Order: sequence, then structure tokens, then C-alpha cells
Amino acid sequence: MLDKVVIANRGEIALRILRACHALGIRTVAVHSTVDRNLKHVAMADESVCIGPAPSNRSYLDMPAIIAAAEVTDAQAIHPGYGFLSENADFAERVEQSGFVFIGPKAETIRLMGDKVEAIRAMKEAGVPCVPGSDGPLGDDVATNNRLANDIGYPVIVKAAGGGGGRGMRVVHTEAALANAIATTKQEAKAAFGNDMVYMEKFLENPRHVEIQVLADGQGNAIHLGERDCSMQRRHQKVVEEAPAPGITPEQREEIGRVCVEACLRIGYRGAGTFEFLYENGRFYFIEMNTRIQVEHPVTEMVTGIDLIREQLRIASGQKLSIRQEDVVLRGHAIECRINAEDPETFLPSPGLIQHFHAPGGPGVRVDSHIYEGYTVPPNYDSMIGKLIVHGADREQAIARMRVALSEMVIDGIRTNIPLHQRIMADGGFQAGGQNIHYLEKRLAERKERPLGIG
Ligand code: MV4
Repeated sequence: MLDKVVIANRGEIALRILRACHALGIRTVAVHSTVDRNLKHVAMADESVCIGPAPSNRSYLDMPAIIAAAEVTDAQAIHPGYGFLSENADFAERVEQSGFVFIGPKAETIRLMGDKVEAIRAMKEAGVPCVPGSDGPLGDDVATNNRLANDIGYPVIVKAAGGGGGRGMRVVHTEAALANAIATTKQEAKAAFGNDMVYMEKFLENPRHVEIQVLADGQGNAIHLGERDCSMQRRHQKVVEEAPAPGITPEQREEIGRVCVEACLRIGYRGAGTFEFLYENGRFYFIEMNTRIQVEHPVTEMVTGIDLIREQLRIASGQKLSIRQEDVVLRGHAIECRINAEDPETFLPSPGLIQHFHAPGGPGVRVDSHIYEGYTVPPNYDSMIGKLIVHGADREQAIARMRVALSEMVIDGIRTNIPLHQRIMADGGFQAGGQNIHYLEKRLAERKERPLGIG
């Protein structure tokens, strides 16, 4: 087992990683910016190193500073968490070249999945179902592109190979608009990602976002841990996630899970990973693979009983997977609400001093958060200040437990999106389950039109 790990992140995930390390007897090094001296995990870590000022590019994104922190503390490995450097292939490479273990896949795997054209090509080859689209990047010939779009059928979507997560894409409804859309997306992609490669897919109008969690040891063993439904989102930011996805049958789960496991083995995947799919009319369409631990990993932990960060640490220590596929049993239903320091109506960030904090509790209630009374949420980073996760015997009980937990939770001094979550949990459409990726934004737009209206 590793003996000392640098946690190259902040907030709730840094605390989550610290807890998993300590439970395995691994010592921890917190690295933090000047405004993050008072983070909860910094106080709990065995050692801490200030790596720079508040702006991320001078602290949490500063590769030499983080690697130097590993050197001066004599650590063995670096856990990147999510966001920041977690999917930066150059960072993974530099970590390993400096003699440390990067807790994640090989740099070449991160690089492969970062190029969406190559990722889709690899997955298609491995038998993963993909959205009908271009085989590879689009060329400059207008007639060829027009023919391709006609074959696929309008509407189509043009996406940047260097994009992902909703960045660098454009929906096209007619041939008249196609050439221009391709040219504009290429220009934007060049500016944003330094890569003007774009590809084309059939635009699915009303899909759900369903993703499969995998674990692989890079030694010939891989398993899947079922799916999560992340369709409740606003502007590409997930708001509520759940596991399992409503309406997915055990047979569907087994089949798509097996396909993902086979793909992991084919590409020599190592660590925790997520296959992102659009799900429409009973079919899965691969769109991207995430090579990191994700924010919403707890809902999978709650229904499987598997500690995903612990498994990441074991895999990074060179151990083989200790869980066989037949040992993975889904039990009950889990829901996660992302708690953000933001105005529940305008969604503007609301940093500041937390004057009172009461965490909810009771059976099946989990709070993953670094906040405490007297903590000041800085304005410099993402507004997510924690996650409230509940588990129940079924979805109905999970919703009931979430409603009680939300009503118990007190965060005073700053505004939070707790009222938004209360409205979502009380919403008939959410309660019915299986809504698509547009549902939340549609409901929010309706509400805006009727300021005194219900819902
Ligand atoms: C799509 C799509 C419809 N058809 N691709 C947005 C984020 C990025 N991961 C891919 N995205 C989409 N790709 C095809 N062929 C619709 C979206 C999309 C979306 C996907 C998942 C979750 C929320 C979304 C919100 C808007 C659009």
C-alpha cells in the first residue's frame, strides 16, 4: 500500500480523499492556496504545503508547485480529485516522470479520451454503441460534409474534438446553415482548445444522461458498478444525480455494463472511470469517457457499498481488483443534491462567512462537505460547498429522506441552492422519474414567466 499521498485538490473532494487515505493507514499531504489555509482537510492532514496565491492557475493548476510539494514531503503518489489537473495528460506524465504515482489512468489513456474523435473511434472499435456520425474529423469539402449530414439526417451536432462537457458544440438544423456552423465551430475550437478538429453526430433531441461507473486494475481485471442518471442539469452543470437510473432493467444494465468492461480491457484501462451515454428510446449512445473520479460518485457507493476512492488507492498501489463482477450487488436507491453557495433564484455565486451550519442526519443520510461554522467560502473557486446524499430501500424512500434532510440542513450567512432542491424533490415530474436533460431548464423557464406561480 502507498504510504503518503499528496491531495492535489480542495474542498469536499480533498476531504473525501483524506478520509479514504486515513482509513487505509496512508498519510496525507494537503496542498492549498493562500485563501485556503482554513480548509477543513488542511487541518486534518498529516502535513500541508501552501503552493501559491488564490488564482487556480497559480496554485491548483501549477504543476511544478504540486510536484515540488510531493518532493519536499517525500510522498509517493498524487491524487488529483476532479476538475483542476485531474484529466491533464501532461500532468500525469510529469508526475510519473518525477518518480511519483499518478492516481488515475496512464497518461496515454487520458490523452486518448481527451481527444473526443479518437475516444469515439477507440470505443466504436471496442464494440461500444456510439451516436451515428462522421467516422473521424470533418474535412473542408462542403459537398462531402453536406452529403454526410444528409446521410445522418438533420438535426446534426458539430462538436470540437478538444471539447467535452458541453464546450465547443453547435446544433445544425438545415443544409443552408451547415458550412458556416462547421467553420465557426472550428474557429472557436482553435481559440479555446488549440485544436480545430471537429466531428459530426446525429443530434438527439430528448435524451437522458446516463453514465456507467467502471473500475479496472490495469492487470486484466475490470468491473462495472451500474449506472447513474445525471439528467437533472442546468447549463451543463449537474444539479441532482441518482443511482440506479429509473426504468433501466437489470438486463439492459448487464449488457451495457459488459460492453464497458470489455472496452476497458481492450484499451488497458486502469483506475476509476465513467462512460457517458445519451439514453433515448431504450438505447445507449456513447459520447465521452471521463478518466477521473466524479463529483457524483457517492450515489454509486451508496447502492453498491463499494468505497470508490479506496479502490483508486488500492489500484494505484499495484493491487489487483478485490471485487468480482458477481460480488457487485445493487441495493436500494441513492440521490445526491449538489449544495452550491449561490442565489437559488438568480444562480449568482454567494461566497462569504458561514454563520451557522447544521448538518442533517439519520439512516441513509450522508453529507460530503468541508464547511463548518466560521468557515468563509472564498469567491475564487467553484460554488459547490458540499453534497447531500441519501439512500433508501427504493426511490420513493430516498426522495422522502432527501426532503427531510434538506429541511434539517441549515447554512446561514450565505445563500445556497437548498430551496431549489426542495422544489425539485417536490416536483411531480422529478418524482415520476426518467426525465430528460432539458427538463429542469424547462421547469425553471416556466417559473420565471409566472413569478407568483406555483412550482
Ligand atoms: C449531444 C446531445 C445531443 N445529441 N450529442 C452536452 C455535453 C457533452 N458532454 C455532450 N452534450 C450533448 N451532446 C448529441 N449527438 C446533447 C448534449 C447535451 C447534454 C448532454 C448531457 C447532459 C446535458 C446536456 C445538455 C445539453 C446538451
